[in-house]
Amino acid sequence: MKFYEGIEKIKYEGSKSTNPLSFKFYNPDEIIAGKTMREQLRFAMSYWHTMCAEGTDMFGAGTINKNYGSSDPMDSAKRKAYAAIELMDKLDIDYFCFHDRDIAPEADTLRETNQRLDVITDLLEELMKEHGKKVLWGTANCFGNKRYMHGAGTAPNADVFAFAAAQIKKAIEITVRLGGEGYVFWGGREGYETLLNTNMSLELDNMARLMTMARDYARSIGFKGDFYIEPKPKEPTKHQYDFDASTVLGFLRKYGLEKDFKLNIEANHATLAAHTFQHEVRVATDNNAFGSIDANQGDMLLGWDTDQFPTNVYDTTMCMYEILKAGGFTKGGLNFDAKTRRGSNTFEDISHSYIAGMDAFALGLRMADKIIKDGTIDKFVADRYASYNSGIGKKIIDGTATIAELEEYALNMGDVSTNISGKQEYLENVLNSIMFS
Ligand code: XUL
Ligand code: CO
Repeated sequence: MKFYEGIEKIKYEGSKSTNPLSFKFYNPDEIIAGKTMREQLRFAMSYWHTMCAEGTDMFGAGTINKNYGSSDPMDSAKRKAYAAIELMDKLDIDYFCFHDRDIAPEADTLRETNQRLDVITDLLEELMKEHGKKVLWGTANCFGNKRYMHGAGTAPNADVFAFAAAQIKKAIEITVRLGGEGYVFWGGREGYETLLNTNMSLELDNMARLMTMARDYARSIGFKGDFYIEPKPKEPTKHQYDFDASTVLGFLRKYGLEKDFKLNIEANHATLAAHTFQHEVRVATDNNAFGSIDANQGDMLLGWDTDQFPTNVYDTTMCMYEILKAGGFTKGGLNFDAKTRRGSNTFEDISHSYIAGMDAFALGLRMADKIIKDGTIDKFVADRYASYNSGIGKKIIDGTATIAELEEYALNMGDVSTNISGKQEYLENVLNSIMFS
């Protein structure tokens, strides 16, 4: 069975190549910053967008058929697994990420649904072994079914909580069976529409209870990977509890989950929260909580999660700059949580999209390495804070200065005599000079 006819394995041909089905910047075996590009970037395919989503939106039906030649749901799910592996082979992608419901369709009962999951997990396990493919992370879709209309772990109805717990237990089991290196919690409908009907404190306690149970169970069956929370401020609910990286860190610390849980930062979620992508990555790395990336981009003129393939090289550069400075990925990677536009409705468009995203991050990695090697920006930042290296500044950092001592110091100072320019525009041009030289 072949599904991507006419698409051969994509190879690196360099920036001069005119072959649209080739990598211009992603050269998997080339060493950048001490590791191969393949090891640095750890690309993953998102099963939901790539294998499942058919381009529906609020105003219209799908524009691309993804039943893979069968209208029987389980037969189609099996074909989808073959198609997924074929596409990953052709794009030279080692990892994939999935929700339980992406790989096998829900049946009438949970028991039957779980049996379906077992059938597809068996198949995927076999195909993954044969083709050398791996799971970056798994997750449970606890938001699509109407039972989750008020949330899953944060639902006001304990039966819904129990159902979500059962679903997550099974999703963890199959993630572990497939050797997944991570397990993601993205809020889904964990949030609220109005506080008039919401006990926010109980809902947050319950969300933590569910994650604690999930963690304990996963560890008990040998899961050694990382758990991730994926922040998002809004959509589908008006207020998502996992608002942004800082909010999630506060939540993890309040409930004692910070040792097992890290952050999966998504570019489009960062901008929805009115942050830059780089800001969210920085908050995660600064707090030793960086885990993984959902690689995509939004549209400045649209206020929702458009999940476009990332092509903005400034953003990929600053993302990889933060990641390289923090020591690179460990268990995480770059998952393309991205979909082709509704009007890009062919399997060839899917290949072009992945090539664009992978090349944009390959460029980002190359640029980030140049910025770090050049050193101008890092030195500028270090120098900007040099007043903390000696004298009163050092005392502040060491924690030996008292507020009374600082008063004394200030009284004798007269006034602050030197305030050095932040040189933003100079630095922006330094960045361009490094990137485009
Ligand atoms: C939704 C989103 C999800 C998560 C996994 O905005 O990003 O696809 O990545 O549930
Ligand atoms: Co995501």
